Amino acid sequence: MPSLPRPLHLIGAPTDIGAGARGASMGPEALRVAGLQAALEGRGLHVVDGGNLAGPANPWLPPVDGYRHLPQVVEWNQTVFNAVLDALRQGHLPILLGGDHCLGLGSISAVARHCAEAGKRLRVLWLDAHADFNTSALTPSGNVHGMPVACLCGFGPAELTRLAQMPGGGPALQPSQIRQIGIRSVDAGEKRFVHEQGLEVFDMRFIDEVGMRQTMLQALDGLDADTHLHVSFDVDFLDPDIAPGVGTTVPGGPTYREAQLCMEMIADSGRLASLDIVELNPALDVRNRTAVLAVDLVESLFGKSTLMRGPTIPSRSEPG
Ligand code: EXY
Ligand code: MN
Ligand code: MN
Ligand code: MN
Repeated sequence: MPSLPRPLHLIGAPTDIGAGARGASMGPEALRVAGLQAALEGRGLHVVDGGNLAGPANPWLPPVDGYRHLPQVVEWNQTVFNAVLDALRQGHLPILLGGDHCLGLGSISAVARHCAEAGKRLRVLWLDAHADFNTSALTPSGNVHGMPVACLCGFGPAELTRLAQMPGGGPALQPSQIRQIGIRSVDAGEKRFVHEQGLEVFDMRFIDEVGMRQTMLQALDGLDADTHLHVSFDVDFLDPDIAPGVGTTVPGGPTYREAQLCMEMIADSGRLASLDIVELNPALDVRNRTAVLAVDLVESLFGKSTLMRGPTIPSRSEPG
């Protein structure tokens, strides 16, 4: 018997503590104003809005030893970790409304811990213009939103790399669990480190050459009934022509249709079990259009498809 879809649990984290521009702190409200909850309820899903988490204000200081606002980043991420783990333990599907992308650390640390406890395999799709794989030695900015993937893989300050308190004491993630999609801005030292650690990156060049369908088939390959799929959706993944409301725009991102197909194919996998929506910056948006677009894409992520059908072409070739 098919199991009922689990309730979706919205968790607002109104902070721009890890970013280089102010304003992502208004992301959760902008997503609510754009009708996120009603859109998901319109798909027949049960949505619980847990409101916003609280944390330290942004003191807007320069970096210290390669990190900006490290104590405040740690505090916000600990709070996010607790809230996301709580939601997962209730059997809910957490949707983190950022906030900047440093919060992916708390969110994915909670997911990794939960998967370890529940005996689930974890796959993380990182939809982003950036690899977010800097360390304090490599970063050009000190902004921690450029570092969460590295921290999740164990490269960073102990306060952040040990957030998950994994049973074996190791990092929350292995690089082999991550697929990065849409990447088109990586710093020089960061690029070397990405290669060294063997991250699987489907950059824009790859998407241009093989198309979004082939990209997603590869990124989703190998999922099974025991896989928990986490999507970390940095809104700057999208081309800035359609999504201007982010602090770090990079030209040449996925078009509207490419982004829709990406989301539709994730929905078709049937494995989506947690989500971050981050880096939306209403201070830089135009009449909330980036928030409205994000909501539209999230509807696709939860199964809205033009003709309410499954994939046109079977995703795997039949044996024989
Ligand atoms: N790589 C640059 C840095 O580390 O400063 C820019 C990072 C932007 C991160 C955005 C949110 O994905
Ligand atoms: Mn990011
Ligand atoms: Mn980004
Ligand atoms: Mn393209």
